[in-house]
Amino acid sequence: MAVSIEELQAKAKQLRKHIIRMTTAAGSGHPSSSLSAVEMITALYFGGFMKYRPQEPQWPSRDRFILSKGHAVPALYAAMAEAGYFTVEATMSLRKLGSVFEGHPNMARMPGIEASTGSLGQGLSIGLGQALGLRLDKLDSRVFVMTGDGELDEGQVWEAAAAAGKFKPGNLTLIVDQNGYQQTGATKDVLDMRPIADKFAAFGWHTQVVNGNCQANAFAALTIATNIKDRPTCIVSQTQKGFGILPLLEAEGDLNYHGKPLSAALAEKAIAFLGS
Ligand SMILES: Cc1ncc(C[n+]2csc(CCOP(=O)(O)OP(=O)(O)O)c2C)c(N)n1
Ligand SMILES: [Mg+2]
Repeated sequence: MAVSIEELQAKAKQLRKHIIRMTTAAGSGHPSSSLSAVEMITALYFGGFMKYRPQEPQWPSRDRFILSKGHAVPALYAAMAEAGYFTVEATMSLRKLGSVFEGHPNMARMPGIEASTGSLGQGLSIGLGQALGLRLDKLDSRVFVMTGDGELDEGQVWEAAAAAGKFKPGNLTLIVDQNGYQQTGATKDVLDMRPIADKFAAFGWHTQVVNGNCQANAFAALTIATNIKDRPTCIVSQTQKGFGILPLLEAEGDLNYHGKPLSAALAEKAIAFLGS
């Protein structure tokens, strides 16, 4: 292993601070949805699972990451900044008029973004198409897609799940960020799609259920998934929305904290809470 879990944990902490700073500077955005996804995104970009070239974003042999839960894009911008696509400072223009750091990923304006998302439910279909295209082109590249758990309410996800079961792209990995909440409440109360792994398994997918906020577990799950070449793989990543600063959100009386940035004072507390 070229990188240690401790190094990934340190990187994850940096990503969290960037997420909090950029959404507070924007005065809008989705910090809690971004924070739950940090360990998986850190492992993808810095754990050696994705090959990419920040100086050549369209490199044909790159691996692809599609953030289907596009509202969590601060986590992706933070990772891309740390990877060298642009500076961390640039990401602080998030959601400002004219900035390329839009509130949802826009592939038309930003090299390195593999799909324009934000309308939930579409990323897995896009990723499936890309995975099959790469297979046709005989390129040894993998497509990673991340959805939310509330996002699974969208029927299009299941059309893609069934089609992937039929066409068996061995280069497609889905990560479901199962953080337990969606916009209007707990996912189990709005529309309970559990057991998630069983549903994908029934469509012929390889499945795993892991603690997605444990950096070692995230790394191990991606190691297993990327070694499977004969069928699509799904990682149900059990996380917590706002992970990293949960006690602070609890004190605010809102464990979902959906779609709202931290106030300047709370952001300062959160950065201090995360520590150096
Ligand atoms: C098709 C569609 N419907 C509604 C929305 C509004 N919306 C934005 S985030 C969100 C909640 C998504 O919940 P989940 O997938 O669990 O993601 P989380 O924020 O928990 O990571 C909703 C409903 C949207 N972006 N797209
Ligand atoms: Mg959710």
